[in-house]
Amino acid sequence: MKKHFLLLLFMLNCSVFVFAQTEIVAYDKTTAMIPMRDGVKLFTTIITPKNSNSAVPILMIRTPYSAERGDDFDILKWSYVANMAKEGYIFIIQDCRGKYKSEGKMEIHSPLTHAQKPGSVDESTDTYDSIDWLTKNVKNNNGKVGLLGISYPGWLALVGAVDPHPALKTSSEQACMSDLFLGDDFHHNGAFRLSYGMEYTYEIEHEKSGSTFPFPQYDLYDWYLKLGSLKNVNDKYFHNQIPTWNNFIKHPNYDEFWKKNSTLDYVSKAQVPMLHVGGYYDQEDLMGPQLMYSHMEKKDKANQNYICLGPWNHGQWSRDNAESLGKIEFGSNTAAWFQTLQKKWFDYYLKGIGDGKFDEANAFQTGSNQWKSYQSWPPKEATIQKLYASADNTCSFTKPTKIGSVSYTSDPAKPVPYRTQPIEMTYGEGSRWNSWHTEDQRFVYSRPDVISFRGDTLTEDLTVTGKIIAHLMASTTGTDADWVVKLIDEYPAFDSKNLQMSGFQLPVAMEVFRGRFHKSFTNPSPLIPNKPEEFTIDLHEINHTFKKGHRLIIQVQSTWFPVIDRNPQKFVTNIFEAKDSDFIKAQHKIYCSPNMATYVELPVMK
Ligand code: PG9
Repeated sequence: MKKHFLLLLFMLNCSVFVFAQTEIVAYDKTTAMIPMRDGVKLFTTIITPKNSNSAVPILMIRTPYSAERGDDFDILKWSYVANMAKEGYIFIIQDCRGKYKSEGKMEIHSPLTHAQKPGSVDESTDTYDSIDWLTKNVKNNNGKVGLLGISYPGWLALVGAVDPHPALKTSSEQACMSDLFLGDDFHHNGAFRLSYGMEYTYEIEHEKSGSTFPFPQYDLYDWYLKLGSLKNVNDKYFHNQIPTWNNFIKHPNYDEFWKKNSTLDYVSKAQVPMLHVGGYYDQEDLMGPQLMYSHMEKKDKANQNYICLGPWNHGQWSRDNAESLGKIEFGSNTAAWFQTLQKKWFDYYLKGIGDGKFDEANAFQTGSNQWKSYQSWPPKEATIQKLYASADNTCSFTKPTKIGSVSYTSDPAKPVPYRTQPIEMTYGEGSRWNSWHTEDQRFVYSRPDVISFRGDTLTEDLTVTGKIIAHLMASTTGTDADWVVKLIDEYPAFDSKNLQMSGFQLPVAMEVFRGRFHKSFTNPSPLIPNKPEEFTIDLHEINHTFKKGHRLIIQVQSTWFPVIDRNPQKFVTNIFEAKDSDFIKAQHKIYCSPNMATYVELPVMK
């Protein structure tokens, strides 16, 4: 998200003009250092409408990515909020504690503490204190505040709404991170997100104002491979100077550090109306909004918890246009649709405009390219059907009747790239990081260490809405292993109307699981060589129509490099401290038998 956010903030302007119907609307910009309860002052940009003759609400974004980049930001042209800006809102952008022009110290994703340790400060108390100051000091505000933000600012919008100031009337967390060990930015099911984790922590913690790791080459696949064991990162480059990296090493398991860090621990319900927003193809925080919606829904007696999911990468709904991602077309500008919903939401809660009727869930349906609304999420009407893998490399809704398995060799010295090379730096020039979730998987289909189970051609459309769960029965000759499972929509081999998409293999759901955590994320244990185990892997929620003429594929592999670090395949206490000699080849087996079936649960809609 960072680059896009910075780009948008670069467009900040002190005085801009626009024609809203026949009326010119102008904004002024000022800045303030707002004092927090511990005396630390936070740098805040205040953008107020010039010619509004009535009091207007405040929309606030808190960020670690700079509240003042350049001076030409034009709030009226920033498509994310332009429709609201045209009708008059006060916009606040604030550097969170310890970043850019704000005082204090920042710790990435630091948990809330004020409830347990009265008198302590955190992002919730900083939000409270800022709202208190803003409602008392910014002229012409109507005393109502809304929070919003994407990614890190999304997490700030989530936690800023915990024990809220009375003036905070609503919040919209968008692509928030939730649990950094189970999913989201840094680990997925305990597997470490190497390239992203290394590049992001350097960027945010090497200097207060951000800096980029000085890679000596453009395609980083080889660079990460030559890096070898992860202990070389500190030995050769970070020299223990990056605190979050040091925490990765100190906390290789789901211990108290990660549990306390998880929003599951300190956010329990929506205390103000909350709109969660997420993308099915989010390369950073796909899990966060889905998990936080379902977590908070359990206690949502006041009916204040809502969700909107779209076919987006990280933050794509904030852009001018979201008609496509990579080669996948959505048939309309899905960002504009979302921005209309977002305006309706804030207009109702902050200005009292509209009837306040919102659908519990809005979820774009990929494949059929339609917006759908639901009164529960995931919809209760779906029925679970099991898609079974078969030893002849096919898949179907019929359970295998014969004993069978498929084997492959996984070699950490030749890991499967997670996307086509060149693998550019995450936020680097021309990086395709933003669209890798929609990449055509044919680039790995014929690798011997990637196993595919391909279904028959569908004779009618198949719509799958809700959570996809893989049940993998697998064993290894080693004592540890990673399991990556993908559910793929394979397009017809020849499409005369859309030649380019002929045979395309779109991964509609995918995830990795680190085998050592099969019994517990807190206490990892070795796999017993050649003993089949069931690995249950949450591939997250989707809403997708596999069209008539397409095929379903279940795909399994054991490396996804360098987005996921290499599993040594030999159990070691801490993979961050593994020796190069610990990395071994292993034979993996996927079982496809009646009593040991590998299958994917699909919530099928009638
Ligand atoms: N997804 C980013 C992030 C959040 C939290 C920790 C690390 C990274 C972001 O773009 O803000």
